Amino acid sequence: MSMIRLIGAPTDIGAGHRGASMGPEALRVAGIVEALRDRGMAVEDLGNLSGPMNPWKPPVNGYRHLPQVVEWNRAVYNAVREALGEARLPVLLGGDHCLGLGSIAAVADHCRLHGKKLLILWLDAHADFNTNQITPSGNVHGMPVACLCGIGPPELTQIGDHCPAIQPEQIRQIGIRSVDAGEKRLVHEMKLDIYDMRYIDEIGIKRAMEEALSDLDDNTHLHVSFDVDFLDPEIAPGVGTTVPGGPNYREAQLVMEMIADTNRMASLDIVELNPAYDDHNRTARLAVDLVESLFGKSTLMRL
Ligand code: 6HN
Ligand code: MN
Ligand code: MN
Ligand code: MN
Repeated sequence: MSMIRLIGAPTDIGAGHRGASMGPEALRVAGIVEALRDRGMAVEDLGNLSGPMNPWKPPVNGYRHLPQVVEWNRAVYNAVREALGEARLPVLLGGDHCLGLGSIAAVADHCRLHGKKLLILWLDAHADFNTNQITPSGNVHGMPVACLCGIGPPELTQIGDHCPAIQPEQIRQIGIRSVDAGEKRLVHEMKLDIYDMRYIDEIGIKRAMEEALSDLDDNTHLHVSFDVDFLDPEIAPGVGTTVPGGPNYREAQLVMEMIADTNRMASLDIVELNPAYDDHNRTARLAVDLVESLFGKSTLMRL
């Protein structure tokens, strides 16, 4: 396992609530570095990236803070690209989910350069597939997947070396339970592979994950984009956009453990944690607990 590099991106520039900018520090306070080191991994924490402050303005042309979103995503793109180039496993500490764009665009460029097959697991309550025409909010954290697939403003769709950065069939979305009306039409049109909560209720999380992970091979780079609002708000209140009916503690653990079993995760985003809505850092501690499982800590000792 390569050395892990933590990259903090303290911003809520793409969100509709303030506070995700405090996410990186909350994860550190919850002991993310120590937890990963206890797993026997080498960890370097390069501290936080910097970028423009949140001007907290209304949307313009269907986008809130587009220039600032672009700037933050460029910084994330460069940092993730550099980490991968130095054979580090980048862990992006968000920050809101608009940063998934820069992070995954960097991973996609790296994979193209090295002939790797890229598969993305998007753990989220939301599909994040809006455009400026259909968004109910103008918040860019609801748009990164569409941008990665080439649908969005050129400043964002061309953040990396290649546009579109990814093809829709490279992404699997798990836990989805809130999709806006126009967004629904678009994800159908683009044939996005969505394992929504209805499907998970019917077939169970184990089979859903088996299906989502079925075409991994030895040459696959698996990227996990973990939006903390994926989790049920009963266990994870510390996010800006809670949606009831998400995975419970055990289901979430199983998701992480099954990802760990693949041994293919080579980059990770932890986003949308919002300490302003949390209860004494409880959600941050849960996120760290789940990340330990993502890196192979299971309930029983495995030899
Ligand atoms: N997230 N679909 C809603 C919107 O405003 O576009 C919510 C998006 C939430 C985004 O949590 O990453
Ligand atoms: Mn999201
Ligand atoms: Mn979400
Ligand atoms: Mn959210």
